[in-house]
Amino acid sequence: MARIVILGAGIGGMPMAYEMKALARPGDTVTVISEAPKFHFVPSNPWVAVDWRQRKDIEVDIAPALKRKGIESIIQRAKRVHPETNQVELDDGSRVDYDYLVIATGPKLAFDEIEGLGPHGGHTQSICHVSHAESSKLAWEDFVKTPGPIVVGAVQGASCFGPAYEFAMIMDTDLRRRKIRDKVPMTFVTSEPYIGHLGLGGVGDSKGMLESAFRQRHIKWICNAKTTKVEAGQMFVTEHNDQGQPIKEHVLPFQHSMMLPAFKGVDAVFGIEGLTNPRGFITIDEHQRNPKFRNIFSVGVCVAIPPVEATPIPCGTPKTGYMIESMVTATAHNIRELLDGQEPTHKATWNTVCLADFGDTGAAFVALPQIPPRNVSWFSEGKWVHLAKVAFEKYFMRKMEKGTSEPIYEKIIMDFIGITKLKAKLTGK
Ligand code: FAD
Ligand code: DCQ
Repeated sequence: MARIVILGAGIGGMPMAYEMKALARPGDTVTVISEAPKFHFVPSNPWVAVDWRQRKDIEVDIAPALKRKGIESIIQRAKRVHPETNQVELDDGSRVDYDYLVIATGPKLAFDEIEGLGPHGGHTQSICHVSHAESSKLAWEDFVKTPGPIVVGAVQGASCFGPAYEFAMIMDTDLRRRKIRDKVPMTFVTSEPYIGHLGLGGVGDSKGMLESAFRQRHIKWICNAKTTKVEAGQMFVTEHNDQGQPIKEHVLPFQHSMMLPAFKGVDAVFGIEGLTNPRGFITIDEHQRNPKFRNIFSVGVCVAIPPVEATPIPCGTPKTGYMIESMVTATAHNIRELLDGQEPTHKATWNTVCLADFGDTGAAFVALPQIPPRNVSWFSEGKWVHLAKVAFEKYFMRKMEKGTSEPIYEKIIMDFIGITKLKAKLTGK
């Protein structure tokens, strides 16, 4: 009987545990190792940061939820993965043996790469973790009493741009509701070559639509931007041209700022030869499997994916929820095949389907496949997206509490609109 261990209990790890348990044989054990006792629905963090959502509304207690489905949990940080001995070393020094390991740790946030960046001793807020979003909310409560300029965006090497756009629009909506928007000059600073690139080379007319949304909301922007330093109340930004040469130095004053950092791999895996790339992301083949350590798989933000295209200032490829769920489904099936003595055959589609909230409206986008030229490249704005995102949050939270992996009606709807998690086996595409 096999011991399957999943490292991390986020957007990737929790569905991974449920899908794996459903596909494992009766005697196999599925164990989740999580440093935090609670699952957090990360996409709702921007709402926490403006007090539209409470932390408790986007949390689920991991251990009892998993236990109901017969899944074990260990609430402790993994200090180091030891692939040669098939063990995960925990903070208390004990070791967990595995036959199969799925790494789903999400990112380490690389605030330290820019002086003065981030909430740990720096001068900018973050929404990457719910605890950051909570402290950002406290800063927001002070800010709305004495409003001033806002700088928001994503730094060089970032791979997650959607939430920066969301947060800019959400803050704008909140300020308009408070009738103090006129006191707040807003600047969006990004390493993307143009507004709406999103690390994806654009999706449909994302450039035109997001520029238009920014114009309508009086949000200025600086693209091809390198954030060089942050001091209390001011950000130093170098703007570049399309050849990547510096063209202008900006010193941007701010009273409130949130910048998405670059990501890298977590300490537990960083530097393990053959397991990770130089940034610490897990290298995987088309079956989500590490090429060197054949019993290790990986899903989510911690996997290594090359950029969609070269850009003047480095921009990574985003790993969005649907893409992550597709990695999860493929991995669960592949491990089951190995348990049955077969070779893995399932490949994730890595399709991008995303709902981005703008506070009052929102934007939905679909990119199939992720890398252009695409069969489907669709971007649409509307009020329905805001409502759909709220509905999706409730739906996902319920799924994590109840432990359902993928209800059949979800599969039927997505198959019907032509968005699938697994590549069709017959064509091999
Ligand atoms: P996470 O959800 O971060 O989970 C990783 C887990 O592993 C964490 O719980 C962490 O505590 C744990 N862990 C890490 N290291 C260890 C260790 N050593 N030992 C034990 N446990 C460990 N995508 C969308 O599709 N739609 C959205 O609207 C959207 N919004 C986003 C908003 C924000 C602010 C961000 C940052 C991302 C957003 N994403 C969105 C992208 C993506 O869906 C999320 O980043 C998602 O959380 C990634 O899932 P994950 O499982 O890879 O990592
Ligand atoms: O897992 C998801 C997730 O959380 C990480 C999101 O963030 C809110 C998402 O937006 C997934 C799967 C999504 C995508 C949800 C798509 C819902 C269906 C919309 C249909 C689009 C129009 C054709």
